[in-house]
Amino acid sequence: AQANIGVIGLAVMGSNLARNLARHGHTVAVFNRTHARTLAHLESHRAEGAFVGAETLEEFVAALVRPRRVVIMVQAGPGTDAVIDQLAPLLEEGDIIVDGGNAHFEDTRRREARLREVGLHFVGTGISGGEVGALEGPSIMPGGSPESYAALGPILESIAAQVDGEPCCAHLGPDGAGHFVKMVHNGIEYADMQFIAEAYDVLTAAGLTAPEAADVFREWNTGELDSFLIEITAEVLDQVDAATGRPLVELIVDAAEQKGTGLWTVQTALELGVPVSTIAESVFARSASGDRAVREAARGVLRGPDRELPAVERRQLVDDVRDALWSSKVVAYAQGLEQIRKASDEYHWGVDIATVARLWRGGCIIRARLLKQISDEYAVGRLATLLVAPSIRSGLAERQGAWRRVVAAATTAGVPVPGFSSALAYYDTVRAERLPAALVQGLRDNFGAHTYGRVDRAGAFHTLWSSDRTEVQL
Ligand code: NBP
Repeated sequence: AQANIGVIGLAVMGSNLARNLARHGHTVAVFNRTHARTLAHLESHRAEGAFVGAETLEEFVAALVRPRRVVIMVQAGPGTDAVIDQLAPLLEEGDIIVDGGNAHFEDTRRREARLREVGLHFVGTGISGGEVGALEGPSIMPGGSPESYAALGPILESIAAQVDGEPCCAHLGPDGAGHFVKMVHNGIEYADMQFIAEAYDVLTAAGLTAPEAADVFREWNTGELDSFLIEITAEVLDQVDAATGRPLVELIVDAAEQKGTGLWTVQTALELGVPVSTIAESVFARSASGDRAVREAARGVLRGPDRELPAVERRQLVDDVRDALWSSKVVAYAQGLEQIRKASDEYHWGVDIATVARLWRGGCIIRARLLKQISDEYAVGRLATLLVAPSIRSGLAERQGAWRRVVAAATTAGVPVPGFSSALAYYDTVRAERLPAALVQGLRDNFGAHTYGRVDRAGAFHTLWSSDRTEVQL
């Protein structure tokens, strides 16, 4: 045995991760169900480092030094279970299986519990950054036992993205913690992209062309919005279609798709009772964009303004949209990080939120300058919400005028901004002195005797609505 880590599954993610490991001096055993793919990997990448190709799982396992460290990078779901079922009987107590796929955290909890019973460590690990990240340094979000991290952490940290000399990889907590954090990362990614799309929509409604909007995003990328997604927005908006000479974005079908992690984020949030309204709006915005039948029935039939934004000076508009984008983004992070904290409390994971934000500074799709500020704020102490952190609170206070102007102008002009407006509604909800939830409670008591609390007395109360309307204390 000579390999200190192994990778199963050599499609784009697994192959690139194996190359990244080999480039960092690790000897990497590689195995794929279809052996031809293993051979192709070795053929193309042999010169990049030390690989040990295996034709069978037995050969693969025999090539690994103990404790064996095996990274599975196969299709999430049944594919992962199939590989685990074949692999686990070949391993020995103390060996470590890492699932680097996009697993649902409940599956990870189930697999971890089952493998723990037979003495194996199962480390559900979120990996973000797509295929380029896997090769050049992803953000890595491992769960699993602390013992497994002691054996695995240094290897993962060596191949992760590095920001300010720190790896974007750290142990997040037991069992499903890593995959949960990765799921919320993807949920925030949905919101980030929705906000960017709304910003583009408002800018074009104000008369900017796609290349002009690209210039705006490029400028934003030099300031506080500096992030991977803003950078590639400029790239996409600048792309000209070779056949027609028109901006490519104007030729792309306007129906957004999803693979499911946004859905998982929102489903889980509903179960935990965490209002991730910006993420939910972003998932729904994709669904609405793809609802061809409804859009065809409504287009040209439902009356409303025709995207005529009130005339404002372009500089002011661009700055306002920038501020709406920053503020909305902060709300999405606040909601997503709150979801992680709730789950961490519920499952006793002990996830450190400052660490989560730190891991997301590099390598992953939502990497952004803002994450340093967020990480620093959470490192100071427990925050009930990111929104009240000193530097965030003051940032929102400065920008909220612009944020409100954008939501109001877009709404008046008939430009849909579900992301910006739900973020703003959340901000106004949490800062409200009193909410109309009081009336909701009154209604619930009226039709269902669900009782209510009173602001001036402790206890549960019910009004006898259908008799003499006196109040009883329960
Ligand atoms: P896929 O998700 O397309 O998985 C296909 C690979 O799994 C093939 O190499 C296939 O072998 C192998 N595999 C093995 Br080994 N056993 C399998 C089985 N029993 N059933 C199905 N496939 C099996 O690969 P990917 O796009 O590289 O993604 C790998 C994982 O990483 C996924 O969970 C994905 O969600 C996650 N991920 C992907 C990205 C991304 O940007 N693509 C980013 C982050 C995470 P074969 O050659 O014999 O078919």
